[in-house]
Amino acid sequence: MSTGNIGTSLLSTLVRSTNGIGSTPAQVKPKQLLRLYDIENCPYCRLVREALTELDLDAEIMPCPKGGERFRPEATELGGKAQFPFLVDANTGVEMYESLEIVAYLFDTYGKRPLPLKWRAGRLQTLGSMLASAPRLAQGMQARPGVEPEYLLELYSFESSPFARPVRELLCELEIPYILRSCGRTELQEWILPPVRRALDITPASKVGNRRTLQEREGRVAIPYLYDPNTDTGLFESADILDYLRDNYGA
Ligand SMILES: N[C@@H](CCC(=O)N[C@@H](CS)C(=O)NCC(=O)O)C(=O)O
Repeated sequence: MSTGNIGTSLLSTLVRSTNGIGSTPAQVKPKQLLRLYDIENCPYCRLVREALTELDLDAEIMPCPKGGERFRPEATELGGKAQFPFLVDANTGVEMYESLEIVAYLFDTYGKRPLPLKWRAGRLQTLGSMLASAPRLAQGMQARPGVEPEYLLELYSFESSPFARPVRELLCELEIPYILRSCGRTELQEWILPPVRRALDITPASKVGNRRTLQEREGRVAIPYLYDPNTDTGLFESADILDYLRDNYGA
């Protein structure tokens, strides 16, 4: 991945400060996956994905980039308008637009805890998220031709990871639906870069189930990690994942 690409992604991360990094897992986990119709670089959608990381909730992401034809019609039919984010919760029958209302709904329904102060200053969050979208320009906004996979891919990610962002952008542009496996941090040691952790033989005892699964399955945790059940391929390294997606699903 180019230095410019990772540089602007890092800038977006810095603008969002600590948002979408740490996790205090929700008390209740949805039985059926939440479904989010989403545009990666949409500032409103980012707020919802930050809350997913912070609550350690997984979701099916149905990418709806501008010009997209795969999931936009479905979203419009369900909700009545082409506006994103659009959340569908099969567990409660709730379908909702409006990012800040969705965030409040997730904290109430699954977090079972009061909405954190920062989320009460909702307009400030929206403004900050708009600033974070700027460095990425049109990346993760506009559809590009691609092939639809048969089964949903799985992406182990936390919202503000500068390396996971370009992967989510490409998934969005190619309209590839995926299960977002939330991997927020709960331990101080998780701030140490994965190669350094390996060198020092440090294995953080995460409170996040997806991180523990990754550790058990792959022997290490690094974000992003993509699993594609269509080809039984698992990849770490964002640059390798981007190449894989272009080769397998790009037109
Ligand atoms: N107030 C809404 C605003 C959502 C919104 O304007 N989203 C834009 C994308 S950033 C949208 O849906 N645009 C229509 C489109 O992409 O077709 C919220 O907070 O969720």
